[in-house]
Amino acid sequence: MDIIKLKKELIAYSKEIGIDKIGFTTADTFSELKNRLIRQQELNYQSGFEEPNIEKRVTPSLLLDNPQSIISIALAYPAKMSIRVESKKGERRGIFSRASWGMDYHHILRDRLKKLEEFLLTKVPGARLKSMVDTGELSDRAVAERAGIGWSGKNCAIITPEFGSYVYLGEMITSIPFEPDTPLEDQCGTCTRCIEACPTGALVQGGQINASSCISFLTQTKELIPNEFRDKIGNRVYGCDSCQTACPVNKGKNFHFHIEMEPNPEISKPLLTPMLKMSNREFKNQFGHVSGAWRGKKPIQRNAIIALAHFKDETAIPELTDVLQNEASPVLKGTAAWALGKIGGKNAFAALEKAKKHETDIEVQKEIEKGLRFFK
Ligand code: B12
Ligand code: SF4
Ligand code: SF4
Repeated sequence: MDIIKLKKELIAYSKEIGIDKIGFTTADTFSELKNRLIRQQELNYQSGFEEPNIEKRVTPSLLLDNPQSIISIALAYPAKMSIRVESKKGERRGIFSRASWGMDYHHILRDRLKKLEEFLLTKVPGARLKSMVDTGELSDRAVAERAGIGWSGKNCAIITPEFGSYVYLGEMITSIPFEPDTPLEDQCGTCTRCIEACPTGALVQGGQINASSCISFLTQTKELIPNEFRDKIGNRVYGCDSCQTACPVNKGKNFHFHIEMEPNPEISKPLLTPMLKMSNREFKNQFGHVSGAWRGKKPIQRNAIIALAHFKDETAIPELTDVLQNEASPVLKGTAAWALGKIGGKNAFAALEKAKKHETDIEVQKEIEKGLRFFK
């Protein structure tokens, strides 16, 4: 088998099927990452969304028998919407982060990796291959960094010189001994813009995040959002892009290579108030295909309530009152109580006073008290 020729053919094929960048690395253990993961765990800086078994995360041979290489792929996603939303005065909208625009990227990258697998199997029958995107054991970023896709920025993202950090990552462990590519030099230099731009100080230092205070993480939790972060979430209903929009490398980067990734502004910048009353079916129809829907309807609704509070949208008081009175979820009721206080006005006050008399859930009661404190 001529592996140098095969690598060239695979690279050419990857372009044909819509892979924007491809890189190759060894299947060696990720020893630096191991120490990093242990440190993150000790500091309680992890999100809980990572694969919990650190050995598996750093040891490709635990995932595929006798692996010889890892192929890393990157697909660029748009940074700006081509179609603008029809904004009417007084209508308030939330925003999904860019990684949740268009069709869920897991499907798109899995499709590309499947095609690569099929290609390799025609060339090397019997090759052993294992692909993953986001939910797999490996750190997609650590693989991409070592495969020369991009450098690891102070904002934690893999930054490609061509597409900036607006790229999704995925990889395939293989039994084929491809020649590894060379990692890129770090190009952050003395810049610290992402650290300064982070609204919550989650980037504790260059390249290190405390996930528990990252807005992207917070918008994906199911509980009440801790008080100190609510005002900082703004109108983000899912994810956060601030440490990427602040990055000078991303300036002017806006690639629309993949039709599946095109955002529909009515979905990616949705009207907030109608979100409070969505049935499960309506939620599935409108948002079911985006990556930001993975935690279900309620976290997005909670974030929409926080966004309405951020806008101090008085026209939402009847809907928020309805949530406070009739919703089953204590998280939504409690967040609505806080939002009513934040928005203010006599109707909001009356709704909180009324709810105070009947509410039995302790957490909701606390939020009602918080809401009422805004009037003192
Ligand atoms: C858990 C997770 C999160 C968590 C934690 C994020 C984090 N920074 O760790 C939360 C929910 C906060 C999150 C948010 C986001 N995420 Co996320 N997330 C993941 C997931 C599932 C695991 C990441 C992980 O293991 N982190 C642990 C840290 C310690 O390791 P790492 O970042 O993977 O690897 C780097 C570090 O270890 C570092 N490192 C190792 N040793 C050392 C030593 C020193 C001294 C230093 C400085 C660094 C360093 O180098 C590695 C390579 O860069 C990956 C998918 C996957 N399976 O890998 C997606 C992934 C990282 N997320 C992604 C995206 C797009 C995002 C968001 C931009 C989404 C959004 N718009 O809201 C934000 C960005 C937040 C940020 N600044 O990181 C993409 C990143 C693409 C890219 N270009 O980098 C990934 C790869 C998903 C994908 N397949 O495309 N995410
Ligand atoms: S995603 Fe937002 S909150 Fe998280 S580190 Fe980046 S700027 Fe900070
Ligand atoms: S903002 Fe500056 S420091 Fe942060 S990732 Fe971009 S280039 Fe690096």
